Amino acid sequence: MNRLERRPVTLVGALWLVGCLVLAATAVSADTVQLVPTKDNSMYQNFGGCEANGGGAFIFAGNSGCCGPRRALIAFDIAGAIPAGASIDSATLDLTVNMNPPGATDTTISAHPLSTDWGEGTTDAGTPGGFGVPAGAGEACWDFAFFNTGAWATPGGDFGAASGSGTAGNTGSVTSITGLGGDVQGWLDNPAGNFGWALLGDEAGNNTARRFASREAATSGPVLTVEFSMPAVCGNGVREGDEQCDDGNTTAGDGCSPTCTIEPGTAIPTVGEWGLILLSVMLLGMGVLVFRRSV
Ligand SMILES: [Ca+2]
Ligand SMILES: [Ca+2]
Repeated sequence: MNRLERRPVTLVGALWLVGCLVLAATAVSADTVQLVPTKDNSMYQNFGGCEANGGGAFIFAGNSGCCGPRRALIAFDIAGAIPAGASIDSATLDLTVNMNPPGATDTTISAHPLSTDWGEGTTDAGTPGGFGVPAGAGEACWDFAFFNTGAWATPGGDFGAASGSGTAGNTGSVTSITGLGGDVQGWLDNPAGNFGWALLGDEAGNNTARRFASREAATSGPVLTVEFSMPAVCGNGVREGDEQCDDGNTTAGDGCSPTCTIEPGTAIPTVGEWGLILLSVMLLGMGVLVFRRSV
């Protein structure tokens, strides 16, 4: 048996333990990314055909003064921008309002995770764009996720309960939809299930619609801001998060366990920690000398 593997706790070991506890753990790494959409589009109810605006500079959500609601569709490549295994701390979708109905007051826009994939297409309804134009092949519209080969199970889009919401003011304001971290985490962990969100306005009232800049707009397009952290990795030689130690391996019995907890009675200091111990012993020795000379 290696004498270092079963050494009882000694003064040196005790000093090392104290040193370990004094040294603060390195924070788990955190980062922020900002994503632009991979696709966005709008769906328009009650126009008789199947209107869309996938290639246009605007997306719409809410009720106009006539004609029923509009809903926006928007998606982001989460797994392409955030490392696998990351823990999502928050996600916020910012949309810039560039048109509102006359006399409009603040209204709520909610984001609902979609359960069916959909098409963006290239049709452009121009300006103001609020009525859409007939969808092209493969483009989403009120009745179809992909016109005209794949219908939504429910006209208007297949989506779940709202996972986040924000307040939309009038032209020039930014609507921040918060609370989207859970969806983003799910899509990072399961990219095949990432179909983005349907954005809904207040569909019970009139004149609640808002027009937002789309990803095709020259400026002020949608931005998804995601804050995430990388978990501590035991065995990488860096003490992180809740790790009590990290000696660069995941070997048991060498003082630092395979889960990076201190193994009582088997502690083996690293080179840096030996330095700390040496310094402690020197300071202790100096203290003893000073004490002896003073008595
Ligand atoms: Ca688009
Ligand atoms: Ca580590």
